[in-house]
Amino acid sequence: MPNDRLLLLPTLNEEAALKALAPEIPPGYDVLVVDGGSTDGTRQVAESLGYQFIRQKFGKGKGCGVRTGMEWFLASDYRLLAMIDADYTNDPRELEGMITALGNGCDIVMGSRDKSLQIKHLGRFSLFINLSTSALTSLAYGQDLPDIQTGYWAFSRKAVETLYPHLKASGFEIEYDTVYNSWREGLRIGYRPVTFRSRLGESKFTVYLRFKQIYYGLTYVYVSLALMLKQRLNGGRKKVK
Ligand SMILES: Nc1nc2c(ncn2[C@@H]2O[C@H](COP(=O)(O)OP(=O)(O)OP(=O)(O)O)[C@@H](O)[C@H]2O)c(=O)[nH]1
Ligand SMILES: [Mg+2]
Repeated sequence: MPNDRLLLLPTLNEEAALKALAPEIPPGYDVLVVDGGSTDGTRQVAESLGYQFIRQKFGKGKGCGVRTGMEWFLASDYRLLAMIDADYTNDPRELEGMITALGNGCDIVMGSRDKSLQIKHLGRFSLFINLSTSALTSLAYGQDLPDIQTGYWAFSRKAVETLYPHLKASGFEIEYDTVYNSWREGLRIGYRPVTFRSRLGESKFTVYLRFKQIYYGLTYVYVSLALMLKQRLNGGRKKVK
């Protein structure tokens, strides 16, 4: 029987991490690598491992890669879409727990990364930004979203069908965009604790992109809180349009 789960790996120069991740990917998944223009051996490694390799559409940035992967998924017959960062930070051996959580009444499951490991590998400032935007977003949406910047996700087919037409983000703000549109469309978001490791290879997250992500984080929080207030004033409708 063919696999009904697709694992999406967004990549930009992740040759070393792809090699290290491969033995950890559990059976039952086909792998799609969506690449943002790698100049190292990412393509060769992906193809030698038997993965589907495509170049991203829509422009530059991780968000374009994720959206390209979702579009590809929708054109296929897979039932579930999982996604992890391809830099070795997320452990694919935790995919089963994510999929189980998805089966327990969620449309989307986010992997919530261990906080002390986030401090260890990303630093206190990153954790502070993540925790504060996660807390404000949780307040706006009235649900617990402890790690809004996570790269670890699982989606039902219905979730991708609902979300994909609304996603606009090009870069690292894709996580905010995903949660915002899931909430607007009334999708049920759950989370599951996951580990977090040191990345292999070079970070693509420059100081400029870090500030851009903070700017987008605050913008999404502001828009979400404003919509939440509007929703309350209008008598608590679930889906805000
Ligand atoms: N397709 C695609 N993937 C990207 C792009 N930029 C980054 N990625 C991938 O997105 C994932 C997350 O990027 P990272 O560079 O790890 O960024 P981060 O996790 O926010 O930060 P660090 O882990 O601290 O470097 C990795 O798998 C990257 O290879 C891009 O422009 N296109
Ligand atoms: Mg990373």
